[in-house]
Amino acid sequence: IQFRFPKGFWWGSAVSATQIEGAADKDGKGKNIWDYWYEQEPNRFFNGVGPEKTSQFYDRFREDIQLMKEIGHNSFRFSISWSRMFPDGKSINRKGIDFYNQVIDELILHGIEPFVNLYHFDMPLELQKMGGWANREVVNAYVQYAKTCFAQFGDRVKKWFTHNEPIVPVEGGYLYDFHYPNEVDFGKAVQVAYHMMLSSASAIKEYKELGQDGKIGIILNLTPSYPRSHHPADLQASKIADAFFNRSFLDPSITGEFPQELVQILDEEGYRPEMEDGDLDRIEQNTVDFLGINYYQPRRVKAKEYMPNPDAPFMPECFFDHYVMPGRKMNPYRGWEIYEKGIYDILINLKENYGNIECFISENGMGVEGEERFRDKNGTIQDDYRIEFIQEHLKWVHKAIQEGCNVKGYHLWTFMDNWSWTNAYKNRYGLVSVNLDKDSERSIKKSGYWFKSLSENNGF
Ligand code: BGP
Repeated sequence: IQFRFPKGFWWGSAVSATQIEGAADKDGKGKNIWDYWYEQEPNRFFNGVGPEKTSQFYDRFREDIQLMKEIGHNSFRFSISWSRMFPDGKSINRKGIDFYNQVIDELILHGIEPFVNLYHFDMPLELQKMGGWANREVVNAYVQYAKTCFAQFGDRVKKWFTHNEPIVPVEGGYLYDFHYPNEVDFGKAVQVAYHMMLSSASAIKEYKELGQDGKIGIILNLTPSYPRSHHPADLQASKIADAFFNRSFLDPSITGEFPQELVQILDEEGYRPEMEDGDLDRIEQNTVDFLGINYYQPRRVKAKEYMPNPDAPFMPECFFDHYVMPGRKMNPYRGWEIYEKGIYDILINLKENYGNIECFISENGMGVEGEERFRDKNGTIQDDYRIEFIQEHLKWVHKAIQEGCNVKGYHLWTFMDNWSWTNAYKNRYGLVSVNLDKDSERSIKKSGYWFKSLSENNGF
C-alpha cells in the first residue's frame, strides 16, 4: 500500500433523492420543481427521461444497500426529499418518514453510517409557487422541515448537512438558466443566496438547541479560482470570482461573516438583500461543525478585456472573464477540466485560512457517456479511467493529509448511475451500473470492486 489513509477514514459515495428515488408521486409524495419542469419541458435537457423513472431506489433500497456493503462502503450520503416529507410544503406525510426510517435502519444494519443532507436542489413545487428561496417564508418552512428530520431521525443520524452546493440553485435558477425557475435576475439571485445561507444557519441553530450528539455541516462545491497571470488585473479578477462562487457560502458557513469584497461590490451596485434584525447575529453564531467539499473542476480567470455591455443584465461576469488553460486535461463527456491538484489547493486553503476545519471530500467523480461499450463478456463494465481518476485525486488528498489537513473521508459521486439535472442519463458516474433497458438492472463495475479493496486496505 503506497497511499495509506488515517484510521477510520470514511469511504463511500453520495446520491440525492431526486436523482435516484423514482416513485415521484408514490405514497403521497408532492411534486418538486424537477418533477414539474420535466413535465413542462421533457426535452429541454432531459431527452425525454425524467426523474419519475430514475434508478428506483425507493423500491429497491434494500438491494442497493446490500450492494453498497459489497463494494466496501462504511458511509453513504443521501438527501431527504422535502416534498416526500411535506408534499404541499406544510403538512407532513407519514409515509415519507417511514421510508427514510427504513433506509437509515437498513444502512446501520449493514454497518454503513448514514450522512444525511436536507436540501439537494429539490424545492417543493407549492413553495416555489410562493417564490421559493426568494421568499422569506420559505426559510421558515425549511426550518420546520429540518426540525422534523432532526426529531424523527436524529437518534440514529449523527452527520447532517443543511445544503448541497447552495450556489448552484442560485446560479442555475437566477443567473444562467439551467434550474427552474430559469430567470435572469441578479437581485433575486442575491436574495435567494442570502436566504439559503440564513436557512442553513437557522437549521444549525435548531439542531444545536436539541442537544443531539451529532455534527452538522454544509456541502459546498469549491472551484479554486486560478488567475491567468500575476498581472494585478488578473489577480483581482480571480479574487472577485472566488468571492462570488466560493467565499459567498464558505466564509459565512465557517467564520460567520460574508466576505468584505463581496459585500462591498453588492453595496456599490445596489444589490444588498433584504434582511431582518438579528439575521446577521444568527449567521455569525451558528457556523458549521464540519464541511463537505464537492470538487470537480477549477475556474480559470482573467481580467475583462472589454467593458461589459451597459445594457446587458448585471452578472458576476461584469468583473472577470474565463479563459481556457492551454494544454488542459479534459473530461470530454462532461466538458469539465480535470485538474487533480485543485483538491489539494482547496484543502491547504482550509487549513491555512479557515482554522483547519474538519472536512471530507463529499463529491468527486467522472461522468462518462456510452459506458455500455466497455462491458466485457462477463458483464462487467471495465471503467479503468474512473479508477485512475479517483487515484489521481486521492494522491493529492493523501499529500494534504500528510501536511496536516483535517480530512476525514472521501465520497465518490456516485454510488450508481443516476438521473442528472442537465443531461438525464447521458453521463454515467456510478460504481454500479444501471441498465435502463432491462428494468434498471444493477451490476457492479470494475471500479466498484476496486473501491472495495480501497476501503478494505484503507488505501491503495
Ligand atoms: C454535482 C451535484 C450532483 C451531480 C454532480 C454531477 O454538482 O451535486 O447532484 O449531479 O454534480 O454533475 P452532472 O450530473 O451535472 O454531470
